Order: sequence, then C-alpha cells, then structure tokens
Amino acid sequence: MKFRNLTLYTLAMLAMFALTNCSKDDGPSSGNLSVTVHYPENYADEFAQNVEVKVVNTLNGKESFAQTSSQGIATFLEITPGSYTVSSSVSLSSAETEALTGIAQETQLSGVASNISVMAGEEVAVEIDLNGSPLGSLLFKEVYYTGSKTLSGGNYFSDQFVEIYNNSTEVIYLDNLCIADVYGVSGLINSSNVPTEFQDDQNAVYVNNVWRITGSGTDYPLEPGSSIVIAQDGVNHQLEELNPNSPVDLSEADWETFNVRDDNRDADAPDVANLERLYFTGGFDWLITVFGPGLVIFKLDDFDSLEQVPYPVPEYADILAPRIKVPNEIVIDAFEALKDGNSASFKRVPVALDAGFVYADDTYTAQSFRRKIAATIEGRVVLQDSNNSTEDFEKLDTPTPWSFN
Ligand SMILES: [Ca+2]
Ligand SMILES: [Ca+2]
Repeated sequence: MKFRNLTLYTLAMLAMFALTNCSKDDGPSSGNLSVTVHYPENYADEFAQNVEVKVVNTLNGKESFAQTSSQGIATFLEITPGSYTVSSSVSLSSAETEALTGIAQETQLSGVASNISVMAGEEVAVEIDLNGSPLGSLLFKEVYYTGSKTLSGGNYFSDQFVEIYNNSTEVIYLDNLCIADVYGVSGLINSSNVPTEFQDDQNAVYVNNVWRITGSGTDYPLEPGSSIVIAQDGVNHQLEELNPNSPVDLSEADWETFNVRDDNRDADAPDVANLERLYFTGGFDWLITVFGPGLVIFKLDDFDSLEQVPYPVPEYADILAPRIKVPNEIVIDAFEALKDGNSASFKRVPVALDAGFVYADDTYTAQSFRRKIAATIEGRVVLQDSNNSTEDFEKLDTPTPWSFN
C-alpha cells in the first residue's frame, strides 16, 4: 500500500511538472491591449483622459476595466488571448461640456470597437472615437432689419438680411429649414396699435410668412462655426442705381427671398438661390418690419400639418389671410426686436422661446443686431444662447454679414 501511494504521488508530481514545463516552453500565454480614446472632432481636447474603458471577452463574457491616462490611453496587461469588444462611455457635466465645446449642456458620449483579436504575446493598440455631441444648434447670428437712408435722405429697406449660424460641433443639414416672421406690431407706431391678439397663447408662435430651404435631407450641410446669409434681395445694394449709402453688398448671399409676382416687382438675382415661398401674406417682397421683427426658424417636412388660424381681428378675418400656428416644440431659435425700450407689452414671441427683445435707436439707422460670442474653441466661435435676445444680442452701428468684425 505504501509503495503504491508513493508511486501515485510521484506520478502526480511528474505530471504537474511536465504540464508547467510544457506551458513555459510555449512562450507567453497572454497579450496586452492598449486603448486610446479620442473626443469627437472640434472639441478643445483631442484625447479623453480619466475616462473608463471596458473590454469584454466575447467568448466567456469576462469584463475588465481601466481608466485612461492623461494621454487618453487605457492599458490592459496580460489578458487571455481571444476576441474582445472594447467600449467607453462618458457622462460629461454641463460645465465639462462647456469647457470642451463651448456649449453648456450635459452630454453623453460613447464609442466602441468590436472584434478586436488579441493573440498570446501580442501588443494590440485600439483607437476609440467618442460620439454623441451636445445638441447645440442653428442660431440667429445677426439680424439687420432697420434699413438705411439714401443719399437724398429717403428710406431704403431692400438691404435687410438674416444670418443663421451652426453653433454646434457637428455638421447640420439645412434641408427643410424654415424661416418665418411673427405676426403682430412692434410697439405703439400709431395710437391705435395693440399687442398681438395671440399673446395669450404662450405655447405657439403665429407667423405671417414662411420660407424654406428645399432639399432632400443632406443637400445643404453647414459646417460647425459657419453661417448662411438670407437676403431680402441678393444684390450689391451699394450700387449707384440702388443705394450707395447702404452698408451691405449682398451679391454673395447664400439665399434670397424671391417673391414671384405677375408684375415682377421683386427681381430674381440670378446668382443667388431662392428660398421656397411656402406661405406669403406680404406685399412686394419679404420685408420684415423696420420697427423690429419677431423671427423664428424651425424644421418641417410637411407644411400642411401646421394649423392655419383665422386673422385674429374679427372685422378683417374674412378679408385677410389666415396666419400659421407654429408650436414652440419645433422652434429651433427665435429672435425678437420691438420698436423701443417701452414696447415690452407688445412682445410677440413666447417667453419660453425668447425672454427678451432688442430695439434700435430708430428706423433706417443701418443698425444691426449680432449675437454675442460666448467662447472660442480651437478657432471655432461659440455664440451665446440663453434664449433671451436682450442678453444675447448686441446693437451694432453697421451690419457684419459672415463676420464678427
Ligand atoms: Ca427679394
Ligand atoms: Ca435668385
């Protein structure tokens, strides 16, 4: 019995020795994995530091975690050979997002790399690009509505323009973007003026005219930090025959509002694309009031889904065209200008969309209103957007289309 036990013991020892020895002879039994995590493009930092990276062995489901270094690299040493899924998800606070993008908004980022094969003895490097930027959005960058004086002291209003800016970190497609002016007077222009009859409804904007950028969905990309100018007329207003006193040359405008009429009162600048006229209740052109307009932009596939509301003054309801009700939920940005500082009671845009308003010194002053700069990230200007035109816009003595100077 004793002998047999000894033999079994020896055999077992020999077997263990053989096994250990055997695996040593075959070289390393594990590999290393390093994962570099990148922030989305247009962020202030390229590499995401102190974020968690997870690797999952696709065969047995085993998970491992590591934090990225100051160079954005997470390292996994001596992992079992096999196929892995590598992922990272990051929750940024509003302040963290603001530091990285200029946009104060909580953001969830994530990125994944699948089917990463790690063999024994291998050093594998993987790159992960995080996605999921803050919403940011299209904003009114500048509105020039006051018009200018001619050399002979006359009034010139054909040089109005509206500029729209991509304030996000991603490309935004302008296809189906609508722009509209809000119903209602801008203040006590004459003694019979009253605030808009729609003021009780703070959940929608009621508009007079709607223009749209056509397109199939991806025809008109607008890069982060870029803008478009929509002109009432896409011409050089400083020409001799127009108004040498006008502050703007809009012959390079991105779009213009061309109002097709039998009498050709609105000229079609051949080199400037025309917005689609979806709904129009105006006169010769898309003249936004020189006393101070309310404006909104929104996106819409189906214009007919918007409610048409009878003209709100009973004695004109049968004569004047209905107005269009635009629910607050679809409004991307709003701007409000009123006649003067005493015109607050004439506010047309719901407070939830724009809590304030701007006003010019007078009509035909060539003054323009431009949104303030909140930050500059990697050369990209980020505009201030607190949904309050009083706070967000500054009054300029002369317009600055496509520019901040
Ligand atoms: Ca026009
Ligand atoms: Ca044109």
